[in-house]
Amino acid sequence: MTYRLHCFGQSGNAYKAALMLELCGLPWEPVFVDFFNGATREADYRSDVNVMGEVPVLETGGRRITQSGVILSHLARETGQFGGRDALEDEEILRWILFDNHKFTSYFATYRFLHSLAGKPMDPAVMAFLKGRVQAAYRILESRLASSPFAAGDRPTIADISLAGYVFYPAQESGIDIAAEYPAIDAWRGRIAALPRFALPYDLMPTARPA
Ligand SMILES: N[C@@H](CCC(=O)N[C@@H](CS)C(=O)NCC(=O)O)C(=O)O
Repeated sequence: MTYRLHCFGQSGNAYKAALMLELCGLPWEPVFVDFFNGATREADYRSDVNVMGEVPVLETGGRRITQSGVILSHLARETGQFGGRDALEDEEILRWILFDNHKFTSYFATYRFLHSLAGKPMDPAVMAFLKGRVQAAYRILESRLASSPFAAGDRPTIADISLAGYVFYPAQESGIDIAAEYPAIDAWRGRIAALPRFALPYDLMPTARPA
């Protein structure tokens, strides 16, 4: 069975799913979603693909699974890889995935989009507000990773794959220089990049625009 992932290269949320598929050694193919030409806002996309109007969407076994956290949990359960070993660990993983979705990815992805992908100048006050929120979330993860090799403990889990969605895009694109500002996150990034079958976002997912 080949998984089909609705995605586009600039989407770090889709990268979480693509990276998990790759790290687990699963057969999959990308289905390009033309986000920059409004595909996710079309009525057909919402009625036929995802009522939430987002990527990633994972097609498997006649189902369409959405929300990266659900996709990651599904694949961890199916493969027995990168999941928790008991209920306590599952809860710790979920705690970091929720933090990622609410605070880390959400502010960082929004900031990056306005910084380099929106294609128009932004209100400096809005950018300053968002950057403050990004930095606050980064400081929390930096503090966690200063005392733990991975988000949920001593081994990589889907919590790390979720948190890693946007940290491998180039610094000039994301507007945050991780290597210069967040040493523990930078070292953690290196541990993830050293996992077998790791690949970067633009090497895994198609993009309509030059990356
Ligand atoms: N919480 C969702 C967030 C997904 C998300 O924000 N996807 C963006 C791309 S990174 C999207 O498809 N946005 C479409 C739109 O805003 O029209 C997840 O983790 O899957």
